[in-house]
Amino acid sequence: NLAGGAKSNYTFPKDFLFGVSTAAIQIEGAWNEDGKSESIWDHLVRVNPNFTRDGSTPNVAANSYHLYKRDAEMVHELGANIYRFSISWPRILPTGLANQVNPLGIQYYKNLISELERYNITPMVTIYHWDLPQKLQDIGGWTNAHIIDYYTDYANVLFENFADKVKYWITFNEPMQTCLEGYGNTYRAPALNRHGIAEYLCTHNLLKAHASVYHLFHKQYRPLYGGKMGMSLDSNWAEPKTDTPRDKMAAELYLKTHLGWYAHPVYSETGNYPEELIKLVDEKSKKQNYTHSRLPKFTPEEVAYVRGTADFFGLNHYTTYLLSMADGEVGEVPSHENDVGIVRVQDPKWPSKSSSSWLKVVPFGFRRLLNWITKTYNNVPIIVTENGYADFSGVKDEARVSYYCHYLNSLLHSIHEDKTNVRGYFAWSLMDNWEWDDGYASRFGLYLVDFNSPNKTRTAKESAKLYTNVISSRGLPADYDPEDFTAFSS
Ligand code: GBH
Repeated sequence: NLAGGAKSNYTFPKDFLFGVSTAAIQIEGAWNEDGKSESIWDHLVRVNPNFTRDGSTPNVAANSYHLYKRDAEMVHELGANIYRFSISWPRILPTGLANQVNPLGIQYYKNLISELERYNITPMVTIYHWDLPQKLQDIGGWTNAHIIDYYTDYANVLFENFADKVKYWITFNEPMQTCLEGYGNTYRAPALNRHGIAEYLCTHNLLKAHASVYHLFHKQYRPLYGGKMGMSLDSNWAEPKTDTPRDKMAAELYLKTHLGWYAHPVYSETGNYPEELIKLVDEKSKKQNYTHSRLPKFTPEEVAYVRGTADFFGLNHYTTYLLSMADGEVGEVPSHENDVGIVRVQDPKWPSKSSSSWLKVVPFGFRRLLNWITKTYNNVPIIVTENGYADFSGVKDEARVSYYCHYLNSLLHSIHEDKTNVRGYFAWSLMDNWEWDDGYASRFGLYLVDFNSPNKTRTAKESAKLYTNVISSRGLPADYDPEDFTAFSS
């Protein structure tokens, strides 16, 4: 059975946060307006026009730079009480550095925040959702240790301007995508592909940058304005491929060396990278004749500096994989994949007709993942900062409606039966947007965006109505059936 729990009358707790998420470059457009400089994504698609499935660019996207008032109105229509959006670093600091703050960039986000305020919607700001200024990439981006200072200066500008109004901060969205897919592979900008080396350098600098910004916030801004800060980590659930101890070990190793790569240094009692990862990369590096491990090390002072630098655990979750141990070498040599040595597949029987081939519908995995985080990180408060389903388009989106019902059912069981400390849930996404390498061909929105119309008309889908009902009733529709996955058969 795929469901995360039987039919129930469970409801969401009274002060539960119901939100929707977006990211700057996926919706704003205005890529070169009002002083904004090029981000690594603008750069990547300009230099490599075939990077996206549909040859598109994020140049205009949903044009939210000009249509933010409608965006705020949509969040209000949904009845959501919190909106997670990201701030574009190259819009705020065109040189990448804090020597020159762009007043028009600041004004844009001030306007958005006051529009949200009109509707009583709490802003949650993601400081970094993948759009590094290209000028910083030119000097190494996240592999350059000076990025820790540059990122801290950038965050400081945001706090100076917005910390009086913004009470929830996310330092990084899915750092594993940035480092593993952007520096160790080609799926994300800057598509550097220096596997085995760069993903570890990137992660090391990024975690220190996260800690630096947390300490700045905690010391200088929290005393004045209050507020909470966390990171949004992406994780699939890892199910053992079979019942054998070896496959069970593979599933556990997957979680420790992926989610744990980022979570363990910040959220665990001991801090630092997971022991398993240190051992694997150290031993492999030695065998490969490197003079130093390819995994940089934290000093004991740095372990202490990074540990405990979050008030909540942000989780982005979409799907589940089956894990087994590799028989021989896997992946490129060297690479994180090769170092870890496990194999990841999905069950072809899992339902999905998603435009994103990886997005299989496995609601029980959500509940198991929430449980794993709760056990591993000492009952940490969790905010689900992304969850959602992609299709090819249309307002009659019964598959998305079904996905949300099943995943929210799993979440309700997690809260009520497993006693996880989940404080909020954000649907990805408020509206259709520029889905990275999938361009405009894969749609995650609760609102349909007509990308061909000059005013990028937004229309509520069936799923928007479903979400509104969930929020107002604080539970699932009466006719929801945990056994029913027919919406995913074509
Ligand atoms: C999130 O990433 C992002 O935060 C958001 O911006 C994005 O629009 C949204 O989700 C939807 O994609 O090739 O089998 O390894 C999701 C992260 C996307 C990570 C798919 C793994 C590739 C699957 N995941 N990705 S696979």
